[in-house]
Amino acid sequence: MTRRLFLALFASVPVAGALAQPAVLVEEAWTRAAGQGATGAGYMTLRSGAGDRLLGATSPLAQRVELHTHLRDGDVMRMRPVESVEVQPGTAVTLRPGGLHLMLYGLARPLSPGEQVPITLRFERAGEVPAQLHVQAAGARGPGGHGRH
Ligand SMILES: [Cu+2]
Repeated sequence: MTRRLFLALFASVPVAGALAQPAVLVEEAWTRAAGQGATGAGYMTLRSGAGDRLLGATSPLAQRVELHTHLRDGDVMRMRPVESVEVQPGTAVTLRPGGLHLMLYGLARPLSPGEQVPITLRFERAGEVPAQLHVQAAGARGPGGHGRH
């Protein structure tokens, strides 16, 4: 009942409406510095009040973007493509090193720390959601910023 009402409200909001509440929140999106033609990885935290599913992504700076996860295979962690990433209602999902991530193949140009990489995330319900990956240093293990540990 509540979910139905929620969807009905969003369905009535004009697509270009500046006051539309985002159905999915993208927080602390980041990637690492990389060279031209390299493969990059994108990380972020996703939240959705009603629940949603990340289906894919594109970026003008990558030839192709895939959804990946890491799975343990004996003593080795291997990357594997996944069809989608489930965002449970009210529960944050964090894409992070060693876990779920976006794989950015064929970077069009080098990425330097401090710049931002535009990316469009495609969700089952929310549709296309634009975000910016903040470029961290090459060896970074987290989104960076001040006062975070
Ligand atoms: Cu990967």
